[in-house]
Amino acid sequence: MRVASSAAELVARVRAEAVAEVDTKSSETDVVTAGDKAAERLVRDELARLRPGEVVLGEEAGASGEPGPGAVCWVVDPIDGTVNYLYGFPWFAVSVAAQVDGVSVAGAVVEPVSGRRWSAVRGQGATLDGAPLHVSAARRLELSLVATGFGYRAERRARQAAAVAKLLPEVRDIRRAGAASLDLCAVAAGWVDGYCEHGLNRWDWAAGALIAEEAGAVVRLPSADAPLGPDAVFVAAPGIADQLHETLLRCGFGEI
Ligand code: 2AM
Ligand code: CA
Repeated sequence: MRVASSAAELVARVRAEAVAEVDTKSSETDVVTAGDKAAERLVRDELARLRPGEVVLGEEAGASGEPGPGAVCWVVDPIDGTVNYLYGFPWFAVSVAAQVDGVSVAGAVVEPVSGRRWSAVRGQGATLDGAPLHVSAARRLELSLVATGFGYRAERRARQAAAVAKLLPEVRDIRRAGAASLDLCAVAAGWVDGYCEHGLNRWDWAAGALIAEEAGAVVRLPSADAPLGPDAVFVAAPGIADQLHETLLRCGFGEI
């Protein structure tokens, strides 16, 4: 939490200059700013000081090594929601998680604009600014608000749009705010009832999925034999989880 908060403070402070220095990655719409790079550098420096010798996996600089069995690996997204950061749309965050053997045991998500601090420790619940988090009590899918997101590649976006078009008549509405870590926190807070997205990287969900799980959500993480596909993250309030999962499959989310 301390490290994520320092990085969030940096990200907010340098935004005006940082967004002037933009590179692209997998496609012209997949951007990285000087803010992403500076924030990851800060997180790596701080972790090296506080947790010397532990492996860090970050979006911008990759893995600093291979964690041994039972060892902590820090999984870092210096800015999740970089496109929002670029535009000044305030839904972006710094995400830091501690994983052991690929399983998140602690996570912090800090929003530079609002200052909100989300966190969880496995087995000890999830909090927003110190207050306990609980998922919604939704029970009917047709009255549920479902968050999702789209990939950076145009071909995949077309398939995702077709599946979302089928889903829309089955739910209250959808939300696409553009930062996976915060969409997961939104499930934890009951701000939405469920969330599903394909194509995320480990750093996008490592902290947020634990926060959702500790707030009582049903969580299905990417796995080779997942019905929604090997790269799907699915999170929902328990009262609608089965219904939403079945409906997503029927709408074609398993084939995108
Ligand atoms: P980013 O801002 O760190 O790139 C947008 O739907 C969400 O998905 C953001 O959280 C974005 O994270 C994340 N994301 C990560 N990899 C992605 C990819 N290859 N395609 C689309 N979105 C991706
Ligand atoms: Ca990022």
